Amino acid sequence: MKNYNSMKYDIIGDIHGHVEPLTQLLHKLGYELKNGYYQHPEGRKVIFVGDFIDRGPHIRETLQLVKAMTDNGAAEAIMGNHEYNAICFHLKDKERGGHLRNHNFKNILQHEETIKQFHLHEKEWHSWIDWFIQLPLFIERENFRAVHACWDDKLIHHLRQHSKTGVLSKKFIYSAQEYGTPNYEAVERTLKGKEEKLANGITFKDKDGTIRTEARTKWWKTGNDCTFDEYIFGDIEELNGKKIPPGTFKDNIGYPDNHSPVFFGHYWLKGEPALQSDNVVCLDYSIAKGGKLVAYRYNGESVLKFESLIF
Ligand SMILES: [Mn+2]
Repeated sequence: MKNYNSMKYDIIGDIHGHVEPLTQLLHKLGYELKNGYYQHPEGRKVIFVGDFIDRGPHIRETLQLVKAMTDNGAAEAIMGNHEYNAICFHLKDKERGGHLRNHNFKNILQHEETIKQFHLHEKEWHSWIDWFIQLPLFIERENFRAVHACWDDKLIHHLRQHSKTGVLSKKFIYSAQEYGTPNYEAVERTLKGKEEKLANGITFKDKDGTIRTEARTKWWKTGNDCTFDEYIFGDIEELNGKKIPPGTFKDNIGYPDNHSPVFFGHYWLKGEPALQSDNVVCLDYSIAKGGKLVAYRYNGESVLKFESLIF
């Protein structure tokens, strides 16, 4: 058994098939390609926070690079919502027919690049589905945590009751399809983040012009004593600068200051990489929309440092 406490990690955000920026970042972090996989001369290890597939030009190569590292103990990988969606797109719905994730235009479009790139490698693709299924939804070590989108103690606890390691069984995946059930909530929130109803019947139009009553929130904040745009993802013009009425999100505890640092991706952030707080950092800076691939060089500290963001 390795002594994880002494291990040093480089946590890397969402890749979405962009293997070239990935190899550049690995070189920048001091990893070298030897014996077929990237490894660090000092034995550092990468943690990938998921979303390997869809959108980018080199999905197959990304998966091969990541798996070669995990197979050789040079990395660990977590499941992202795109891998979860791929699993559900693939698994048959035994009761209703079709698949767990509907093959409608919207879902096909989101998955399009992957389908195209595996068009002549369908058998291989099936083995990637098996690989996705064995990826854990979270990693917790003595001094840090990593997850694709959201670390909520209650939901992680729920997942852990089913699987200590955070790896979902197929049976659990089937059970998590039922909208609104605890299993559904735990998987959705952990992989896709939190959506909350807006206060006092406030609505806004999303980028497709649909009227929305719920917004994706910055789960590590409490939503108290701040404006809507400080608490909600996306630029919602009609809410910018408006103060959230006191008590709106009274049940939210945010991510407590005294918890170990948490690393995640998922949110398509724009601009210059920055920490969310002393113990919270999102590493997704939209590589698939012309942004950056970002890593955090973690040496066990409990207070994160801006200088440790590498991009
Ligand atoms: Mn994601």
